[in-house]
Amino acid sequence: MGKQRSRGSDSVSTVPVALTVAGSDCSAGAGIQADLKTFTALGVYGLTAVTCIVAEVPGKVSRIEPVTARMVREQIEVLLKNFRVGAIKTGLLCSAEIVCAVAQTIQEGKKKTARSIPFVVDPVMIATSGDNLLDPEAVEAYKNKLFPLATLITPNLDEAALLLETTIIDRKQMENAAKALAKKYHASILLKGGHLRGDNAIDLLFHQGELTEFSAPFVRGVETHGTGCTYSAAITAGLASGFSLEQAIKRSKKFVTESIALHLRWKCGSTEIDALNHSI
Ligand code: PXL
Repeated sequence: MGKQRSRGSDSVSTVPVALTVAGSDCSAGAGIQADLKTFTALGVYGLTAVTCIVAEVPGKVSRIEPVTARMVREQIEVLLKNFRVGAIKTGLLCSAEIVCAVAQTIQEGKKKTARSIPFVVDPVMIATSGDNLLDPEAVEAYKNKLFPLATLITPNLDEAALLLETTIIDRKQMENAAKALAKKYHASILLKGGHLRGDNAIDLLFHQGELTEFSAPFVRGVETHGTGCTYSAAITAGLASGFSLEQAIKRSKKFVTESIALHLRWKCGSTEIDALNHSI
């Protein structure tokens, strides 16, 4: 006999719910696909509001098409109205119009909900491949409209450098940048230092006036498309599950490091293709 899998019609689920507002990556390493796999792996039910569709494979973005801002709004509205959403994250938002629509809808949603919903903003601007994923006007919309609503902002070094119009090449500059961003946007900042390429991938959290370091051995030789999405999705899953910010980040750092270390690799003709392994 198989395992009993049905529930009584009156049983109520306590599974936490998280929402990702992000783009679709058809190769499923980043974007809503990475977010959903991460939510599932961490025991959270994932909802999605799709902002754009990206035709790509690891290492090469081929084409991006936005969804209408009206449609992005509608997805978020119906979800916030009908589910008890425990945390929200944003990924690739594609255009200034969509950034503004998302900010407005989340602000309105917050007003209608008695409790505050943790809001993680992953300021996706440049793909790991180096492809630009956001037009310059959209960066201004992030600064003026979306960041002020965020609980946590998770830039990598390139994104932080762009936002502060500076360069960040060492640990001291990382600390200064995390503090400067926190002060500017009144949010907690997780600055991801993976791109410094030392022996360890070091991230700095500046939260309530304190700096905390999260470190893990740098895993070399893997095409790491989607790590930022996976990391911020894991943090969002943790916050939806009731973890503190520090606990959520600690668990997420471990999750993302393992998903890289246990990556999948396929041989396709003369090339190889890598993917993060979210089934851990
Ligand atoms: O990794 C950044 C990213 C985020 N979201 C989507 C993407 C990518 C990278 O290509 O396609 C949808």
